[in-house]
Amino acid sequence: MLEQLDQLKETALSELRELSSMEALNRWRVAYLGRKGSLTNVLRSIGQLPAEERPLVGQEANRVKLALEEALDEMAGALKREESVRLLEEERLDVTLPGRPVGPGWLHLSTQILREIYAIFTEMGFQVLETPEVESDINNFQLLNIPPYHPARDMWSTFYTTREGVLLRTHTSPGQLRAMRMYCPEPVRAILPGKCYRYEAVTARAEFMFYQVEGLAIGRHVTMGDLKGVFTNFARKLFGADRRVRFRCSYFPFTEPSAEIDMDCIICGGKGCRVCKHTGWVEISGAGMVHPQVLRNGGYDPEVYTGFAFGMGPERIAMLKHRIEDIRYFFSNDLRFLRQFA
Ligand code: 2NL
Repeated sequence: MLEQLDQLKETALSELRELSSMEALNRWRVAYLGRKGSLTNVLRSIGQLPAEERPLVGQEANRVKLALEEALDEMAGALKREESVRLLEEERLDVTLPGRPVGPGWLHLSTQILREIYAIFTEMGFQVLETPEVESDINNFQLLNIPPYHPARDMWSTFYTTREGVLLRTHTSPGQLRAMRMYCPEPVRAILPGKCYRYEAVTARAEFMFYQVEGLAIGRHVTMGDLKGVFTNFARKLFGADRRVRFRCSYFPFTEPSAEIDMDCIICGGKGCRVCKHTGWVEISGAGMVHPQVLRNGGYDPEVYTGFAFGMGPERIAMLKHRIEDIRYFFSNDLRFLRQFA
């Protein structure tokens, strides 16, 4: 019996030394030390020995058991260490690679142009006002002389919300009404920048979202001459002191009289080119004297007050200034385009 135990111990230990995985180790443990393992069987059979042999065999069997358990623990530790070394090796990360530097950002071209525009108009005493992009049909159309079914609505179709009569503004003019109601009967000079939306087929010249900057000046003696002076100064500050500006008759439902404002083409200096379609002039804004009904809607008495208003697209202005041929570049977020204005 003692010999058998000794044999068992030797076999078990030499098998143990050959094991190379935790799974094999577990099988080994079951085979020797498990409930039906060989050593357990020996321990169980001790009861059948003659009484005088039991203590000695029992002691030896316990020693073997302890030896096997100790060897098992040691092997388990060794395998675990091996395993973690292998994992470290396999999942190695080279943390010595330098990171990719994140450069400083810069202002979007639209923001840059907007700020240039603010600087010029604030110098002339205009304040900059921001007003909501989500508007009521009443503010966006009706109070600007565009009743339901007015043909001008075709040109100014937009995105409608699921709430009846609530839409994304098609121009910043509803903000002008808010400004008028805020300040009436005081005189007011303000420009209103902001995003506008239109239901448009997107092309090189038209986007469904764009910025607009509208200007408004209301007072007791504001004339079309003031509009001409203010706007000519603006064009010269932005595009150069020798710019020429002309006012051409036009029509808007919310101004009377109305005009388109042209500037001599900065590309060809007025000689005629592709940009100005060989006319020598490019359109930079719409404008006019605020319609008496619109003044009234804003809270001003048209018998006492007059005002001028204009509206321009800063992207258009930036396109002229930087000779950009496609408005879609502005909001498609291609860094190759945007970086040129860093
Ligand atoms: C354009 C034309 C314009 C206005 C905007 C305006 C606002 C009020 C009253 C009267 Cl509350 N006018 N704004 C006036 C004339 C033209 O914009 O084609 N802009 C790109």
